[in-house]
Amino acid sequence: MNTYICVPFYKTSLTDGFWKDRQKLNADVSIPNVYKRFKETDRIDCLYPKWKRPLSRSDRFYDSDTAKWLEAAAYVLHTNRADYPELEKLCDEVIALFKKRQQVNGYLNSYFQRRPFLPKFCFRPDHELYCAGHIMEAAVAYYQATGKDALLNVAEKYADHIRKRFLIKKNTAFSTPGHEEIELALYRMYDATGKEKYKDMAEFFLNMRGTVKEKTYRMFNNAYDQHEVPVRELTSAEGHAVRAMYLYCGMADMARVSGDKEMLSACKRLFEDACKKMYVTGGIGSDHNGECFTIPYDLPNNVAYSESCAAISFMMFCKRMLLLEKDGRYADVIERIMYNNLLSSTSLDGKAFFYENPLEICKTDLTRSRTIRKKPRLPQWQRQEVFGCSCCPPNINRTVASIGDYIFTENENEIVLHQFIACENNALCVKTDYPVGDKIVVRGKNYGKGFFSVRIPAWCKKATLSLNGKLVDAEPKNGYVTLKVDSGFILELTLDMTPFFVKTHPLCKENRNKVALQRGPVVYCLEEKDNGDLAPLAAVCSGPFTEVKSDLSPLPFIDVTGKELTADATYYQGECSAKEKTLRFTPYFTFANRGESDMKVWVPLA
Ligand code: FUB
Ligand code: ZN
Repeated sequence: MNTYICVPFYKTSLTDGFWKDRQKLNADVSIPNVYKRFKETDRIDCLYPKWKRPLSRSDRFYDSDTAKWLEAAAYVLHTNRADYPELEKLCDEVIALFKKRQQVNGYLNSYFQRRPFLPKFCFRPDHELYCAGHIMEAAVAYYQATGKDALLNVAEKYADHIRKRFLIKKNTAFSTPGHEEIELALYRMYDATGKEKYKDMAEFFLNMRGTVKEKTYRMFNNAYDQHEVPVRELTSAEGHAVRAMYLYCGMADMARVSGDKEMLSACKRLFEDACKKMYVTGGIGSDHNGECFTIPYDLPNNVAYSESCAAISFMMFCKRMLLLEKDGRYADVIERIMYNNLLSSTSLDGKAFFYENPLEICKTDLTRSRTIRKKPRLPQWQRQEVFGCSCCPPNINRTVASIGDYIFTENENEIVLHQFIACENNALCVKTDYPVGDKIVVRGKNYGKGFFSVRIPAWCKKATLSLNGKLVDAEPKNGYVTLKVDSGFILELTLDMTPFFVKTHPLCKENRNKVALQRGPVVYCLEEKDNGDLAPLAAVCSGPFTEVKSDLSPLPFIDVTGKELTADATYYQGECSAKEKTLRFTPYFTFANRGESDMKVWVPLA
């Protein structure tokens, strides 16, 4: 296996530009606001051992929400510790609460501890191991960021307890978690501490899955939480999308750590299949029933579930796959998610988040059954600061704070540039205002590896590359151009940013005869605010594309000539009347920031 390691975010500082701004907003507004809303909704205080609020207000995900928030804060501290002393203080307080909550035997789950009448590790779907995994991830992140090991000690003690119950005494009512997460977290513990027992635990949970009879929620079958067959036999992305992707992350970790080829093949199959179930925005898990994958190309727009956590977990899986093979398809998917589903999930003021990420909003969908009290089930159209199940906000926080993890991988021969983000580390400096601008300049500084690879995104049909001022004429192989370089090279990549229309595979009935507009990796949409009623609008698949400065983001609006259709009768023969109309497109990630407004990504062709 051709293995790479990640160049972690804390070894590469983001300099100016698009993501640096996003990270600042994340650190200054989003992360504090998520904490505030978590505090107001008892997520923090329920960690107090003496917390006595009514049980109905509590929730089995709370510990994972708080842990993910801690992990996000740890990433901020890892890169900017001196600027955020208050945040560090807050983290230490929360960690002290986790420590206080932990039982002498190591067990730690505030939901179960508040309900002493419930036996531990008996209700498989109740997220104990999922919460444990998030505590482990936070613990590793906080230790690596600050050198403080209080939470790591808590996590290790809890891991030992889990090991004793599941692997040694085997006195639990289930053998594999109802929600995956602990597998990848145990690999993080293994990577951070080098302790073999964590690797053994991760392998145990992965190898056991699908080989034993397990219980899941009554309304779902075994595919819901991926235990219908042993993991190496999985052929398609099925069931709950976040569960699935967290599992695939663990599987990819196992392929990396143990060189397990069967596991790698399974991961590749699952990636291929997931790509057929992915929205143009990178979202996955189209069905709100069970937050699940359905069949290939079943991608409804207005009821798209497309949970933020699902897209994020797909990024996490692709990041792991890039360590196993240099295949630009993984980095292309990461880029698709980064600039669309992920960015869109946070409001432009940084305070609110989408849980579901629809690709179309049509307010009249709600008036369809006017006489029935029960309204049709649709995604929310406005971002919210917190949710009853608030997994997404801190997941978004931690991903943005560590986005630098997605830029480079390396091995002994080369560094590979996957994402175009202005940044600097001890070997390289990348200057770019991508995705606004089209140019990426990479400068090698005492670069000792001999080779350097750069991704040419699949969306780009015209890329120009030069090395030390000389044009390079090389076809990308698996999405990358690899060049022999000296220690002080300068590479310039120019990507054609002319907007273009994309279509969906013919098997996607929802998008038949429709197009979406893209500029570079950024998917655009129409909003009612800019265009009036969207229903009669149609696209004509030609330019010119006029870029207009936007007050919403550094990315421009794009004006394109389209049509507005009308007819005199309900039914007609031949062509209907059409008049020319300029359609104004805005980046998908900017929608729903100006009040409620109809929106659509996929526009019918005239
Ligand atoms: O169950 C925990 C988290 O809440 C899942 O990962 C999300 O899909 C949401 O259901
Ligand atoms: Zn979520």
